[in-house]
Amino acid sequence: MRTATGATAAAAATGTAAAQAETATESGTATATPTGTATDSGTEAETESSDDGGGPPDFGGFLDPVGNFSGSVVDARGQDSVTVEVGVEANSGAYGFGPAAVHVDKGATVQWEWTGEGGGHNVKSADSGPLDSGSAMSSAGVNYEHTFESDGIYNYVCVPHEGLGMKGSVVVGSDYPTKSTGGSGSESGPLGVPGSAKMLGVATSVVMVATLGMAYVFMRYGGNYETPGDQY
Ligand SMILES: [Cu+2]
Repeated sequence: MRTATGATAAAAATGTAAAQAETATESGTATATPTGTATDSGTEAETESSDDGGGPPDFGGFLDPVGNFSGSVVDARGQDSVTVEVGVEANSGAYGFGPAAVHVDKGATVQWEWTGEGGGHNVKSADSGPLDSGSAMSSAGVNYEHTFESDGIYNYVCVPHEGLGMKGSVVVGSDYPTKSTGGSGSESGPLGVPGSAKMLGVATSVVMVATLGMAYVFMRYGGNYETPGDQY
């Protein structure tokens, strides 16, 4: 009888554990799906999510004043050669790069193709980057290209029209700054830990002071507790 009961209990326990494991697996899958791109093969999605929680590229506000940048980056990964038009209708004229932001593989070549509209344009890195097509030119066609051999974010401008918002960016590979997507995990994690650590420190201090205070009170006035007893 005991053996049978034990076996039943063990079976029940195993069943519960199996059910829990299944639940954990399902929730893990459900969480991962919206983060990664379902169409991509796992490698890229895993790399991005392991870096900074899989957030979108962080342009540091560089593209904020760009009229034809809606916040979405055109995914051109998987292509050896990617075309960006120079002088697309944007920023109150033909003063845009199209697309303003594009994501390419490491080793891909981006070709900037002038539309011939909007006057003279050029492509120049905003910071100390490698992009420089030289002086502004207006003739239509591919006037500049660059092969990106290192992961990262490459911000660039059209010098004559930078003030109008003619700016663009190329995101390369999988190792680049990302911003948090506002998910509960990535936002509250870094902020929550120091907060609770601070609370723990405060609580510990309070307890220590209280203990010392009580010890002092007992040492100093301990005898007084006996006094009332004596009066009765
Ligand atoms: Cu321009």
